[in-house]
Amino acid sequence: MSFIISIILITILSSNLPAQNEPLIQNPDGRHGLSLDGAWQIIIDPYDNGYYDYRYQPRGDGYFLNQKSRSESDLIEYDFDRSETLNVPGDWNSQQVKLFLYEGTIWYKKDFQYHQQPGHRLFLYFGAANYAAQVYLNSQKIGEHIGGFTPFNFEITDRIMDGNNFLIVRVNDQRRREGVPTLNTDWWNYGGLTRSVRLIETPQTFIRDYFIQLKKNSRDTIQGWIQLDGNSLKQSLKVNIPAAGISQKVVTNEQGYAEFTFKGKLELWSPENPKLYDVEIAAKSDTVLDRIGFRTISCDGAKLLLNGSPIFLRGVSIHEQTPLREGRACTAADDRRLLTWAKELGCNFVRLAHYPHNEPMLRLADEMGLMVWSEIPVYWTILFDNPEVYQNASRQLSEMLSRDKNRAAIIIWSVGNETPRGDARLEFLKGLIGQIREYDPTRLISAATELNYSDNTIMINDPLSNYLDVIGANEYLGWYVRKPEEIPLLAWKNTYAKPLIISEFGAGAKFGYHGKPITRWTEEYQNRVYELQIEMLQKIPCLAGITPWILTDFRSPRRPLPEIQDFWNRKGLISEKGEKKMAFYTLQKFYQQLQQ
Ligand code: GCB
Repeated sequence: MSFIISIILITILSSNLPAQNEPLIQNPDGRHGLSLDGAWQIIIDPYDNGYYDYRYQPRGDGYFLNQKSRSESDLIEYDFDRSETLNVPGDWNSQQVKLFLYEGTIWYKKDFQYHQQPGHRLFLYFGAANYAAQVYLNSQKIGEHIGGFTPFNFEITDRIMDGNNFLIVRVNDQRRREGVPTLNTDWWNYGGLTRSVRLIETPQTFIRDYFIQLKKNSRDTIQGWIQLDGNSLKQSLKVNIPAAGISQKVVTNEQGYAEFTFKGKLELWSPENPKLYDVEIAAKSDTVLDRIGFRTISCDGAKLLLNGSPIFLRGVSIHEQTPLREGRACTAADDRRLLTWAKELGCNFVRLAHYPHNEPMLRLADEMGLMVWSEIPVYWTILFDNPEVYQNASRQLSEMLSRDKNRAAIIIWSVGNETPRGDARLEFLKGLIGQIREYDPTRLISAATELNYSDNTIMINDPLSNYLDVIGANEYLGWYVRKPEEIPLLAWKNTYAKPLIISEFGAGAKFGYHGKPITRWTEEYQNRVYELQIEMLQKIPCLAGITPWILTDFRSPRRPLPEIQDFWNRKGLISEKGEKKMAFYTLQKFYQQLQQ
């Protein structure tokens, strides 16, 4: 039995989560609805008392019932209405000092009014909840979701009440060995309803999903598909791109599905000209508007080609860590701050590490002309031989692909970061790569691999590279590996005729700490590593880009060194207060030279 078949079988038999979540509604911002963002009442529940009874069995009368004492003798040991609040979207750790290190369960409750429109359908859409969420509407369970960085939605047409409603969500962010990511990461485990929550209202039959991009390697063939949902599935639709004079008829089949291919003369999207078109999909009963860019991305041997021309990726890695205040980035201003800094640095590319960032961030990258590497949190040593872990990773991957497939900015999907070599890992990642190839043939696939060092030769020889289009490699020469002065002595050997991106290099520095370039944590040390790296990297013939680690300092529980780290990973080019370190200007200068 093949690996994949056995995974599917074992998973169906053993998992209590659905093999597939309800398909995502494409473009949630472009739909009618009601935002549920704002203050939510919360109950902090470190022992999961609202979920399990004293025998640790799931409770039928959990906090989701939102009970109230009806008489003075009633015993109800919680009360949402007298509880404190947290803001949604937002992680809990940065909103209250006592929650800074909290990992566990918090119950969220939101009251809202809704008056159902006859003939309409209603969906609940969560941008993300880290890590596991159970959702209850008016005390009834609606569904659940695992994975902290991707959206999920549930239809609630038959569950909503006319008038007052309440929504309760149990969010649990305990790290787990069999999780994706697993117990061990180098970023803060920000818990909670970290992204927007909204109600989406649709007609009876609506456009649930669509994929519109240029056909691989063609600059004038637009290709894609549309999926309707409802009871009138066979329809004649129009795909309109008015600025390009396109109005194309598309007819869906009995399943509400249609594929299309048509010619169009388009101005192509690029960092220099991030052209986005208004694209309208018009069905009889529903119309969706989106802003979509069109470009091609491909490889020619070790060359990377954007719209057919060679391109070097002047990049930087970014965590979804807010600049200037603490917490997970979740506002339009946070996203714009981060991407504006990347532009100031001279970037045309960003690696959004180590998980899918919020959807508005991708839309902003589209607008600002930044190419994107997007990845799932298959990070370090997850349990590669566990079929449930595979299914979890695969679901998170499909949610990322589904959500972001129309963003021209995304040129690379990445399946993993620094995963250890081995058979189970190879099979696991090959499975995910196959999944991407089948769903989205228009983009390139990579992974951040590790290198082998033998004397003064650095070898790019991870067997995973056989299955990648672009090889990503993380190296910390001058920081974890070798001394900075050894950098110029090293030679690189690439076994593959494929483009290489140095997906990480860097060094830690505390902003404002100055000293000799051999003194760890000084800006001078970090700057010297950047200078030497830049010199070395330019000699690698297959180098197609770099995404140094990292744009800003970010919170990490692995970084306790007092007065230097204080739980910040200090490899940022910019401090958590927005101060630029010396290395920022060194990289900026290099990127300027590359553009001359
Ligand atoms: C890495 C990881 C990244 C860490 C970084 C570091 O190799 O991919 O997640 O934060 O090193 O700072 O050590």
